[in-house]
Amino acid sequence: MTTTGERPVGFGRMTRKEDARFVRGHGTYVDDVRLPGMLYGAVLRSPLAHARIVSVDTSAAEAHPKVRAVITGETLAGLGLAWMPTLSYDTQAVLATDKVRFQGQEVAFVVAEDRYAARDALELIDVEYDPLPPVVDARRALDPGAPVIRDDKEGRTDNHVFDWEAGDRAATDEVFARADVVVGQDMLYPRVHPAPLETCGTVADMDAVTGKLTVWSTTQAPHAHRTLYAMVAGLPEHKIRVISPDIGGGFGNKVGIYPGYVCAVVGSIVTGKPVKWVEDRSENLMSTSFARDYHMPGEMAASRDGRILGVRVKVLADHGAFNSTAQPTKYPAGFFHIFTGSYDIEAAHCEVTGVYTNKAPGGVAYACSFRVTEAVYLVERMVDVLAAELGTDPAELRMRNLLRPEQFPYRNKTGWEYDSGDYPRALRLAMDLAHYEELRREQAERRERGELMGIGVSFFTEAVGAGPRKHMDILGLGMADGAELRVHPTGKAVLRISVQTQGQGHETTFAQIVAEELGIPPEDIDVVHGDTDQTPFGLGTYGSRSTPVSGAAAALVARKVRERARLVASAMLEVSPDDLEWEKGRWFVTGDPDQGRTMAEIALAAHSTLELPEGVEGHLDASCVYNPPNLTFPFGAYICVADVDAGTGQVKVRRFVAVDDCGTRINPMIVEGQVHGGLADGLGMALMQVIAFDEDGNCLGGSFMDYLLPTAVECPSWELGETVTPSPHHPIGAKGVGESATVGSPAAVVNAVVDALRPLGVRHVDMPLTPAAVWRAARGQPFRS
Ligand code: MCN
Ligand code: CUN
Repeated sequence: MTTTGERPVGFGRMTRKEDARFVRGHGTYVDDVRLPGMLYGAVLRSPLAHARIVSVDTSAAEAHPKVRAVITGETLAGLGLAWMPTLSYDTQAVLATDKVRFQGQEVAFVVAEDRYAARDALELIDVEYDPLPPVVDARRALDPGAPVIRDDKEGRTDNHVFDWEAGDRAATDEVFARADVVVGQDMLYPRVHPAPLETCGTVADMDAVTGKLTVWSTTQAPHAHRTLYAMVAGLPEHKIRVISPDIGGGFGNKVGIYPGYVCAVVGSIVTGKPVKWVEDRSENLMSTSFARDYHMPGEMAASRDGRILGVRVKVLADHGAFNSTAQPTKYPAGFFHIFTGSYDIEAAHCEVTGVYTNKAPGGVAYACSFRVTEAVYLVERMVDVLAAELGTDPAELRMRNLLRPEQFPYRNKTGWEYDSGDYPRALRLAMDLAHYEELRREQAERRERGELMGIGVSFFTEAVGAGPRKHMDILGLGMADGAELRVHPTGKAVLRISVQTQGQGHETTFAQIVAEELGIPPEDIDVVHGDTDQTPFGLGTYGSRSTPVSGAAAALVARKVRERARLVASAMLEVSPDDLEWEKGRWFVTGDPDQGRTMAEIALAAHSTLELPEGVEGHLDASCVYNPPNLTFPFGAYICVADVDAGTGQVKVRRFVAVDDCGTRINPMIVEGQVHGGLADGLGMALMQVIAFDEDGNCLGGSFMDYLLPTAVECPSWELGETVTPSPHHPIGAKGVGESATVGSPAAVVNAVVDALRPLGVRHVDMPLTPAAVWRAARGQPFRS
């Protein structure tokens, strides 16, 4: 199949419909929205990580000729809006009133006639701070006498956020007690940031006459945002319209509601004009949701002959100053308890303790389904540590412990039910593509010459498609998705969905799903998304849930239309519906294939004077809501080959083989694009990305000079392979794939680098594996950024 030639009517490679506007520069992003009389907002941010606010003097800023309003925490407090709920049942300051709790926190909001005046006026605001000692190291957060960050909360005497556990402690302890071999390794998954190309922003327009608020926003979840605005501001939901126009990357950064959004809304209410607020790069990196920051002392128990028996860990989770993590309510540590990974393990137990620190809030699932990245990293590093201890080849050790195809559906020791998989086949394919044995031979030769070459293997199981309503909600909202499908008289269709693309290509792939079901060419199917006035309710795009949940809704609504078409066709052909058979695009009479009607003919008839059978009201339009019975569990096997320069600590990833299984592939080209992006992301986290802080809580990752992103220069030419194991419970057998590669790749890269350094006695190095970190590790000096 080609990428440009024939277009499939259904699944297959086809170039993206949305690219017609993107490659011509005709996308419409939030910052492209311009309304008559629009004003511009800017946020004043705290220079300190922890300080009491003594006073805020805005008089000079208010006197600026171009300033229309200055909003402070006090202004908001008067409206009952100084604090807002987070997605994790915590509260977060919109604008600080009592204290600032992280560097970059929002303190005041200026609305002015242009962007420059708004920025200039920030400098005229005089805030007097009384500095407090900050809590920067999560490991010190629960020390007796540690400064209490959230003294806004009644009766708070420490920085504890939550304790949570999963698995069976007693069974796990028993397994560890009788195991021949127990290995332990303390590791940190450092704080990183999703850093999408487009930063966050909003244009808020409150129409004083109609009372309707329109919010254009960089949001991955427009419907959820609308409901939150309604709840927080007490506005009726039908008077709020949230539009998520083109989005320049989300990666989890655009799930939550940020103070700037609320300030823009208040700014519009106060001034009676539309207000635009778009943050700059540093604001995005310093104040919007970070990810990871998990301290993980892992332990693994095994038999002498290499059977993994148990795994346990007691995680310390740094949640920053406000717990604004976005994940299903029941799971404060997200899906971390999938940390038994892809292995048949007898017992497992994890505990997670969340703490407040004087850092930006968040804990978002950056390109992973709610902490699966941390879980996969932990178990995949532990397997390598165990392999080193046992003197076994890490690929072989994995092969020996992977779940076998006949074990599916498989219930793991912490309660997940993996839907389908053939893990050994995926690993075998990755090893064949990499020429694994040859690589090991080459490595042995190079080691003879003193060269540091490493081969890193990782295997991952993702859990995507949140989620079944009985288990999963966010702020009480169940995670089901709606879909609506209209078929016009001429047979062209409009699909309305609740999820929306940030670059994943939904306008193409969702059209392909309907095309597959109805035989209407994808170019004749318009996909409408990202506008709450025009789409059915649903929880949005994150956790790679669009395909597993909304994709299923799209297939099912198309099947409803198909059944309606059958009734209409039966009236047209004057036969019983039971005597009709479907082939893609038409219903025909059983045994007489020439007697049939195409979808276009049926659509026209459905709108005509044709007398329709009992029970058909006319038209073919349908709607549905899909509540997934389970998550989908994509998986994959990755192999990374890296060379380390002993003199400089420089890591060069020479090759990277990735075998992914996401079930049925709707558009293999888009799937490969998703995998490429995720691999680059994972390589970036493994080698260079970290949001670090100094001991005063100053953010050291506040620009792209310090927060490094991988480019084509650092990335090898990715070598992809695939297996296809459909999900048994998904209507088209598809599993999500948008985050698989980010989940699976960091462990492969770190395993490769540690493998390279093994002759020097190195057992583990924490990410990011910067030249400095690797250089020190090679010299036996522990290094933690
Ligand atoms: N797809 C497919 N066949 C499958 C699975 C998926 O053809 N078996 C296609 C889908 O139709 C969709 C794309 O691959 O066009 C991704 O689908 P899915 O895995 O369902 O993920 P989502 O659409 O829900 O996207 C979210 C996911 C997340 S959570 C992050 S983070 C991430 C990712 O997507 N952010 C991205 N990939 C991104 N890619 C871009 N360009 N920009 C982002 O912000
Ligand atoms: Cu997990 S980041 Mo994505 O869910 O938007």
